[in-house]
Amino acid sequence: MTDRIERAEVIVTAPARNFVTVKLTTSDGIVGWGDATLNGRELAVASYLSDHVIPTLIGKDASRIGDIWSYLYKGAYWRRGPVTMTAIAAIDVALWDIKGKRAGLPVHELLGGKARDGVLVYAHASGADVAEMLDDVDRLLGEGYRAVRGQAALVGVPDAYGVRHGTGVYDPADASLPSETGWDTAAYLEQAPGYLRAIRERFGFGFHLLHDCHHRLTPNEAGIFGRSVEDLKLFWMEDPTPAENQEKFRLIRQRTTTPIATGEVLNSIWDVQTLITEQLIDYVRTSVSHAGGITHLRRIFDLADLYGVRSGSHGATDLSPVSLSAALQLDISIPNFGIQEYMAHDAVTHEVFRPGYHLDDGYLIPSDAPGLGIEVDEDAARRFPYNPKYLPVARLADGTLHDW
Ligand code: CS2
Ligand code: MG
Repeated sequence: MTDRIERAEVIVTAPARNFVTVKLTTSDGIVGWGDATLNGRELAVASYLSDHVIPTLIGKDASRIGDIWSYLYKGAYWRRGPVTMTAIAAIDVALWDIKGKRAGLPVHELLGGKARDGVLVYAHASGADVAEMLDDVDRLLGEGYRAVRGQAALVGVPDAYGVRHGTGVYDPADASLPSETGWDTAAYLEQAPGYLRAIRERFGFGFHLLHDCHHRLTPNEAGIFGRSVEDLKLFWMEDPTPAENQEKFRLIRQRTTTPIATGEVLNSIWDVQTLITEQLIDYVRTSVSHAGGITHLRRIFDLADLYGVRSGSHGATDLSPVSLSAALQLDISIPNFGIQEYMAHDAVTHEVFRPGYHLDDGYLIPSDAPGLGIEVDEDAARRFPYNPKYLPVARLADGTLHDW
């Protein structure tokens, strides 16, 4: 058998931010890449892989992707959860990369071929005030984006979510210990509809407008927010309320027709089952790197398709270019694709990760190279040692810890 997994390595590198990457090598020298980055909890996944997954993989038949998935999921006894599902995802994606390279085909050909010519993406506009956010929207529309997410700082709320510091890429994991930020739902409900309205007033309706509530609202508050922006025709309001209890979304659905997206922190088909089967959401945001890889995410999207729910995968900068390469292979091939989040990685990240996708007129075009179409420069990776960074916490004015 030539297709044995001979070596498996975990590479931790921090070009601009931390990434955990899996490299699998088969006995005949084919290399597959997978992303195992879990923002702020990177080393937990690195250890799960190195200490518990990799020793069980050596010598296994790399062509048996589904069997290896079940071996890692059912075989561990302990199920679901972000650490486990990110680790499984990285192995799964690396195995798809190997299968494509062995076949001489891009992964999307193995998934049935292209169902569209390009992958619609949305970019992030943010600002320390409304004027700055409007300038950012202007810049992104000028760059050809067809969909833009709008977030602006809230007056009177210190460091509220969603705003870039300085001119770099927006990255909330910004400190070696979690920084403390503020939150005030009343200020948000009063100001956010106004700044979204300012975007439509200045730029009109000829592009998709998105907004992230980032788990900050109760179902009733989310209903109030969604209703107050219905005339702005948002593409979606994202994460209006935390989704551990999926039934909470019933109330939001009753109150507003604004489309709903959720799932970036969810990891399995069971985490989104009620949301999908009761049609409580319009877009499922589970990602290839945090929800069990191509094998499992495809099952989620298939279930979603039965219920008229579309894909809208998470794609912030903490999902590495390896993840984005894999996401695009799936996005281009599924019937119920909706949109893909895209926060372009900076030049330093691309010194390590060299993806083959490119942006064309608001669409990402996946690589046609065999496998995922990404190269990783291990020498460059070694130049950027791990640099602990945490996501912030949010507190109300009285000190109560709020959802982030
Ligand atoms: C956000 C992310 O992209 C998004 O929609 O929710 O910025 C999120 O905060 C980070 O990816 C967390 O790791
Ligand atoms: Mg989000």
